[in-house]
Amino acid sequence: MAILQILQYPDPRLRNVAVAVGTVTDDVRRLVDDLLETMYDAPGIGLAATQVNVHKRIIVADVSDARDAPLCLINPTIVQAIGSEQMEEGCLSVPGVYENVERAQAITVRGLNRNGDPVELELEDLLGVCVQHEIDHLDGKLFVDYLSHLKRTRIRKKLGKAQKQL
Ligand code: GNR
Ligand code: NI
Repeated sequence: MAILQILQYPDPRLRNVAVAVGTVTDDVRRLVDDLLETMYDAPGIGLAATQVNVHKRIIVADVSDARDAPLCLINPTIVQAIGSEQMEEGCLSVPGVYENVERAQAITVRGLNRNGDPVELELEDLLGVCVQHEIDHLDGKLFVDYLSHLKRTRIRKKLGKAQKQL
């Protein structure tokens, strides 16, 4: 297992659209394990492969307090979305920024588990929001895209400068 480096906004590679996984091979499972290890280490409640510069449709999440309930979804798609709620979001690729975003309150998501079996899950509240946030990453979208142009420009300037100093 390995802890992978997380890309930071405004890195253009965060805008790549990830490609569907054909078969869930051992290589895919190794990547899932690395994503989980990277997420727990960060620490975060979710991570998309896009964030570690792997442009495949794979996400992981764990919103449990004990950090003992890992979820992995390969080729996730939202087949139903109900209601809306505002939640304060953050992102490991946009460090130090926390802003309210409106998302569906409950979703039904389909995908493959780490064995390659099809699964359908009904998720709500924090886990539902997290999975919506992660699927956005696979489509090259970030939560700051939902903010005003002014706020996004300020964040881009702040983080762009911080990255140049590294
Ligand atoms: O750790 C994370 N916390 C979080 C809080 C509210 C809504 C979404 C998230 S996901 C984020 C980790 C991350 O950047 N995943 O892509
Ligand atoms: Ni994120």
